[in-house]
Amino acid sequence: MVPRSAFPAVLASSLLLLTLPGCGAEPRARAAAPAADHTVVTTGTLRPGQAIPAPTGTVVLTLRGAITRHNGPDGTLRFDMRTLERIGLAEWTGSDAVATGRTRVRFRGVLLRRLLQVAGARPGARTLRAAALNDYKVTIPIADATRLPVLLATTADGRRMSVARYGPTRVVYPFGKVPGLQPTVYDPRSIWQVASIEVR
Ligand SMILES: Nc1nc2c(c(=O)[nH]1)N[C@H]1C(S)=C(S)[C@@H](COP(=O)(O)O)O[C@H]1N2
Ligand SMILES: [Mo]
Repeated sequence: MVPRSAFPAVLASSLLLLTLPGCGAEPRARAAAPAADHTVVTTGTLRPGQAIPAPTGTVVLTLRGAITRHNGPDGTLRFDMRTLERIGLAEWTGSDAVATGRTRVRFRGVLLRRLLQVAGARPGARTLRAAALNDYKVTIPIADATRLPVLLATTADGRRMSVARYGPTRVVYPFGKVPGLQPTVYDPRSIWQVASIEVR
């Protein structure tokens, strides 16, 4: 038999359980939200609107085109690895069937959408023309970066990627993480050994 004195506490906690889910939009939204499509590793110290220092180390990426930030000749924005990673790092684990054939690789790098914000990509820009060190070129819709956690990866399974290992940076799509990425569409956009990106 439940002692009389316990009744108010039991009543109070069941009232709490009943009222919590309905008391604000947040708990309901959290329950309905899909699993996060990336993990934030560092929020970064280089924010949209800030000037981007000219590289002091080896240039690993050159942006050009419809961007408002510049730090190099002819309207270019150039990054060394240290500055690139100051934009902030995100990661997810996905399939690398497109390159190494490995099914679970932890890619870490800069979210492409965040890179574009920091570069000051113009609101009217729609596509990226990415070029690799081997002169492979591909067009990537900016909508991909908005919709998906597309990374400009700087490490794979915690390691820097040499050029022989598809680096120093690679555009990676979340294969095996986000469903429905048809290989015929997204494999060609998975450009490795990225040299430059023109915002158009
Ligand atoms: N740097 C670089 N990235 C690249 C390519 C390339 O030749 N060079 N090929 C692309 C194409 S067309 C596809 S389908 C995928 C897979 O290339 P694969 O033909 O080597 O499997 O990578 C893409 N990324
Ligand atoms: Mo391809």
